[in-house]
Amino acid sequence: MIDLHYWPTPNGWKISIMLEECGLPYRMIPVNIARGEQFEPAFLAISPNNRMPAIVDHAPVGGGEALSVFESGAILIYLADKAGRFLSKEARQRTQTLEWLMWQMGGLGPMLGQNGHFLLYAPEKVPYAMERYAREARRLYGVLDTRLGVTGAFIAGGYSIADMACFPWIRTHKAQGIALADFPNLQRWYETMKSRDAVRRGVDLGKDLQVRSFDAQAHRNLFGNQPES
Ligand SMILES: N[C@@H](CCC(=O)N[C@@H](CS)C(=O)NCC(=O)O)C(=O)O
Repeated sequence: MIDLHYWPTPNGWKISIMLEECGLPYRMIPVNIARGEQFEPAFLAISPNNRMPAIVDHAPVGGGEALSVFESGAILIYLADKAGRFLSKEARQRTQTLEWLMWQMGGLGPMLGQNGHFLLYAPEKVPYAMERYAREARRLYGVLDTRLGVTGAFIAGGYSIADMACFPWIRTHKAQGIALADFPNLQRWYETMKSRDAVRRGVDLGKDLQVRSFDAQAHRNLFGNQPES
């Protein structure tokens, strides 16, 4: 059994999608990041960066005591190795999958996180930051669109953890102020991804927990500031 420490956000969805795709048995343990549960000592022992997702595998690869993993990219690789799926063992395809996974982890996720922050949550409008991250978000969407124009159906040849890592951040396109119609290859891929049953189940996990707007406590926990009054 795998414990999934989770809240329904793009980084959380990567792992709920992967667990659903693999059919690995798991139970979801909510980490209410708006209420500060990511700072609780028991969670920090699993995820020292006070971010979800994290997993604890009670029957880990290689045996032995329970194994915890934090950072969604590391979790995806761990689960792919465990299930023997979605990360090819063939050198070229494996390398391409890891390249695009790292691109998501180091670029797409963090930059869209900042874009969303300055668009939706910052207590004041900062035109320089808003323009900088909006430009970067569009550039990154363009990079993925070009890639999918070359590879066709999926990012790294066959369906892989690279697709599962990127999809949740493309799913936020409306909130990011981006029209998918401007990126036809990406739009085609997005529709394919959305139609997968496991992807649907993954993004539905804990959807009732989602909050539409953050109160003062959530702002303090997530951004260390107060919302605009
Ligand atoms: N690089 C991390 C990022 C995880 C992350 O930023 N998680 C957010 C929610 S999407 C979180 O837990 N935030 C809590 C906080 O900021 O205190 C990963 O990919 O796992």
